[in-house]
Amino acid sequence: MNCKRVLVFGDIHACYIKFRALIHQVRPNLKEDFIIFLGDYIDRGENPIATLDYIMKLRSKSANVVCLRGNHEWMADLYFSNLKGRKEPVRYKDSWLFNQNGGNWTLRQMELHEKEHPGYIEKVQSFISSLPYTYEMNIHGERYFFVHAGVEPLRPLDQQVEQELVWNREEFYDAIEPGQFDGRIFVVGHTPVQYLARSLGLNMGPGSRPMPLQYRENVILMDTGSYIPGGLISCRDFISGDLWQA
Ligand SMILES: [Mn+2]
Repeated sequence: MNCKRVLVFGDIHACYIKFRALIHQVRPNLKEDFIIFLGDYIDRGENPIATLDYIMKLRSKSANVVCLRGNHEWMADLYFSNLKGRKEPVRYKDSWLFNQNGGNWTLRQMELHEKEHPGYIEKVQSFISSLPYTYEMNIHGERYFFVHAGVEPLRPLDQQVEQELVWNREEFYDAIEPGQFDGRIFVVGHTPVQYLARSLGLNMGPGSRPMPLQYRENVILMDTGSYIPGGLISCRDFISGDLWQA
């Protein structure tokens, strides 16, 4: 693939002010860049509508924009699917609306927006239901595997379960072995580096910036805790190694 940069964005979670500041630094160029978003665009931050609008618009302009599905889009998709009467496991039916997941606020914003822009919710539904779970790419001879949360290391790659790809945490980090899956490097969001650093006993230092984290030899964490106090959204160019944060 002929592109100058491969830009990978970690979790945004509707933190639109930070996201715009990051975009302003990165200045994505659809003619030259390949862009991968690792999922979790909505919930928890202040402006899910503007965040979704930016991402949906960017993807509609170029085939070189990949938007993966996060567990928050997974939950929202299940919620909307259920409204349409499709059969889904009941225990996940309304998980999007649980307080800690933040879907209530997002849904209310969407409903308000719908009043001024009829068809808006339908457009978002169609976007989130189209989101792929994984993306693979070779960069400088390395095989990169992009996924929101992580794979299940005990299953072959072609037998992964969608729900696990967007939710896995311990199942992934505790079992993934260096070199496993033919040396692929996994680039993930979902688990803020602040959480993993704490559970690994790494001291990030008071006031230090949360940075993308390399875990074992083959995992790179890109979620730098957008909505956590002191957290940031990160974008890394996987060709040059350049990093931007806001
Ligand atoms: Mn997530």
